[in-house]
Amino acid sequence: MTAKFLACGRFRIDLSHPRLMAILNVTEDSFSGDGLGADLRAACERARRCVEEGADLLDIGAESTRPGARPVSAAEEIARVIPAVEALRGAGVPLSVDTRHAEVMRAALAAGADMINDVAALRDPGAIQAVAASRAAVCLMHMRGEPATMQERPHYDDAVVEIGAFLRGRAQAAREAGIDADRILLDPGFGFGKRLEDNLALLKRLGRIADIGYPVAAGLSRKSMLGALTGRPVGERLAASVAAALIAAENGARVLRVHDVAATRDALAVREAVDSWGEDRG
Ligand code: HH2
Repeated sequence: MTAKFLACGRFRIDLSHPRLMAILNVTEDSFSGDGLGADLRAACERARRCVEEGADLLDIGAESTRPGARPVSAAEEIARVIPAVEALRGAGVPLSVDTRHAEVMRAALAAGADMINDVAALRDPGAIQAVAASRAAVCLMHMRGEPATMQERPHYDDAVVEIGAFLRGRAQAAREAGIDADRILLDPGFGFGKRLEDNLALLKRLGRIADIGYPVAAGLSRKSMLGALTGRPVGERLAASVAAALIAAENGARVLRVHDVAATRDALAVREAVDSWGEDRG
């Protein structure tokens, strides 16, 4: 039975409704062009606006993982992420740190991060122990290969089955290391070493990932699969992103990682109103 709550550091998040995780990039080269670099004041301002618009979590990232992105050293990541975590501790929502490096995780957790969002699903040596030693939640994401090369001829016989098996294995490893089930989220990793057909299969059959027994997170916001479907550049994918988030929620996602909080929140409000209408009318 999938947990109805996520134990997330200082917080306990009710997952009876889909929650929004707002993307806060303290990078210079994110694919969506929204990186704030090391401008802490701009990061705080964006965080404040996201919370005002209804973000339930903030996801702070200092390494772009877009295909072909330049790798960032752990020291550089720490220098960008930690001041942001410290500055946003009072934001009123859980702070997630998007990193795949154990060294950065340890620093982020020591600075008070409530969640680690790892596109490498805690495969870096020491990563699983770093999270196990804390009270933080963890998002275990599937990625095939490395960001630099992951879009070079990815192939699956059955993406949903193979990615599901990988996530099941990583959740098992996390549990064995002492991370409780109610601290774990699984994410199929849209766009990370996947063809368009794989991404569509995952979105359509997201329920199969939820069947593993953990709440599911999904990040589709502004991604290139939406560009492939609409022919639109990254700055014009709002409608497609909202549609994709809504489909993910419909198919079982409990955490949606988004750039555009207000628009996604509105779409979810319509869905929730329809969902709950008539509940008291039998
Ligand atoms: N996608 C990106 C980064 N982190 N984390 C999770 N859990 N799921 C995702 O789908 C996901 C993620 C995309 O990477 P990046 O190029 O850094 O761009 P942005 O952070 O603007 O989405």
